[in-house]
Amino acid sequence: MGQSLVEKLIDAHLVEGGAHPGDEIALRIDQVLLQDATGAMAFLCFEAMGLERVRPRVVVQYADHQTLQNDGRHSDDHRFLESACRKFGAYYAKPGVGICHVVHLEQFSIPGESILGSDSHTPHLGAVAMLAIGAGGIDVAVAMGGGPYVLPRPSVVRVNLVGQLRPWSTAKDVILELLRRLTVKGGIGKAFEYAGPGVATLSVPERATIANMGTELGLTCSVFPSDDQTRDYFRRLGRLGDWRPFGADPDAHYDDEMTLDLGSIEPLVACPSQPDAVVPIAEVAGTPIQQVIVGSCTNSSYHDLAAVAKLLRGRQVHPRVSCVIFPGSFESTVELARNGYVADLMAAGAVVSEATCGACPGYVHVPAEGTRSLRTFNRNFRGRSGLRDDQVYLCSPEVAAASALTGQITDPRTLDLPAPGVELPDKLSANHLLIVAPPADGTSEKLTKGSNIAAVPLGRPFGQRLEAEVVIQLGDKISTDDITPAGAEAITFRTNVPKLAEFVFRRVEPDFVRRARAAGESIIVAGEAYGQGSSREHAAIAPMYLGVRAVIAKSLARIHRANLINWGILPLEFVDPAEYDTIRVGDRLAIVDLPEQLGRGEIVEVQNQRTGARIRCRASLTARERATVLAGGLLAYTKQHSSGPR
Ligand code: MIC
Ligand code: SF4
Repeated sequence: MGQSLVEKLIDAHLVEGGAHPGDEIALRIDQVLLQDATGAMAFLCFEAMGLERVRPRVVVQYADHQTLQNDGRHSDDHRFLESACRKFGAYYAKPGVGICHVVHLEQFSIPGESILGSDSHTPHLGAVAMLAIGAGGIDVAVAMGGGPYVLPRPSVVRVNLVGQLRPWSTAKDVILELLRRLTVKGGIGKAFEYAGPGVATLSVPERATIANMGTELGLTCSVFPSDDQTRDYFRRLGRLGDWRPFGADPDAHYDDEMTLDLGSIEPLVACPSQPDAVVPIAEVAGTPIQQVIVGSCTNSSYHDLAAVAKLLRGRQVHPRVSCVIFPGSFESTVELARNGYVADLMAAGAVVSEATCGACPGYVHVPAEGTRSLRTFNRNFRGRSGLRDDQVYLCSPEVAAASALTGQITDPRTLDLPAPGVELPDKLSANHLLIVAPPADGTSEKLTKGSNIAAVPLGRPFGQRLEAEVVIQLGDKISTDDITPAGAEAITFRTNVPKLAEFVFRRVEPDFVRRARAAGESIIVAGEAYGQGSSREHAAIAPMYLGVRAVIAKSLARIHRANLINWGILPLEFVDPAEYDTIRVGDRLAIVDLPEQLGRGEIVEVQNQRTGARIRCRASLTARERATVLAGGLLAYTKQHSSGPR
């Protein structure tokens, strides 16, 4: 029987591991990308593990999240990253270069290679048949040192695309439709492989939008074949030499399959405050909005911005709307400017910002209280925009442009406008502008650490018995933004865990930090999809620093679960989710003979000291994970032994 594209990619990079979904696999990593909000911690771990030089052929550190440097400590972080790149042998992409995923697609992507990124939207690169996966910083540091990346083998779902998108329906609507059908936990443990006749109708930037936002489904990765569309894209970039064809065998086996008729896709909108709260646009059309933002790694390509420019050309943004554009890359902005689109946007009253994540993680253009914001982004978790009770809607660039003109959420099909129909220019530039290559030998380079860069904390090993207090009981779909907030204030302390710890659960339970400190050792209880969203390992490190020893949830998001283990927090899932209701904040939970229970198999018994109930929880730890978590995390393990657990 033939192989799927995902299987081929995994097999080509398999160092060891099983052949069945859920089996632990170790993958060889060809490329690494880091962004500035997670990269500093990754390099600090790289240094703490005593590693000297990055091994993968391409390692790129992007300064893309904190680029406005509105606090000198952000600039300090950038100086540190610049010095780490020189010392350890990575490319440094300077502030203003654009958003890591978008720039990497243009400058470094190679079909058939693997890439690990310290950012959850790394699957963006699956648009050109890369095996592209997001991970926590310490896992990325191990890969930078030449170690494999270890993860559960995903099951492979063939998403059979038929038909063709109609005018005004876009790639964003395709992924919103999948979120409507499958929800934010619909992709956990899976890889989506797009196939079928509809694939050839989608350009690479459209594929990137779909692959990027597969993260919101909880997918491990998304992959498109490398075909004539891909070849055409590399030709326009002047990188035809990097292109190669890659696809599934015609008789490939899949674990599951679904069909999507592109011709039936309508413009859709995700309502506040989850990316899967998706409705047809008619249900929200007419809702007044005060802000429209086009950008984020999902929708900031040349293709997206040119579409918006064509719709705004010769028209005016509504007087009560603030319309801001965040381009995805510096180089595509140069091309957009050359082709007159930047002038079209500006003449219509749209503010063209620098190429950065910008408003997406809540650093700038924070909405005013009581207002509504319509964005082309991938996430709208409550508070992520920087305003606690925000109302953020997600949509395509076309819907954003139409709505910017009218001041209310608008179905563009109801306006008398021609569909933009963007053709990529014959030449897109890929000249490594703002990207600095490392010196051949970095041994004499010194790391520049500003005073805000604190030592990386170590987790504590577990003994025979764990007894700790439940300090918080959370509902479903808690994101890493809820745990360690996005936003301008907290980002300043990504390299200073003692300070960052003050922000843990601030928006959800302002008393959490005090309670956790008072408890000494504590346990978090949560609902479904706990830890969805960002890959930031800070959502594990900061709770660990505050004494959290275990999380018991109905289900856990993949990257966050790995981060918990890597930082010495025991991840458990209820065997019977109804037992969640038998627990209260303040209960003391105990696990006796912890190492033996973990060693015996996947079930761990947790005793509630108040009720006497014995709650069965699933740990499902592999031998490697067990050794890591019992030691207090990967760094603690590496300090106790000379290398990581196998
Ligand atoms: C995000 O979109 O939430 C981020 C900011 O890009 C994160 C990474 C981070 O927390 O720094 C992500 O998606 O992984
Ligand atoms: Fe940046 Fe937003 Fe993309 Fe995260 S989701 S990498 S913050 S643009």
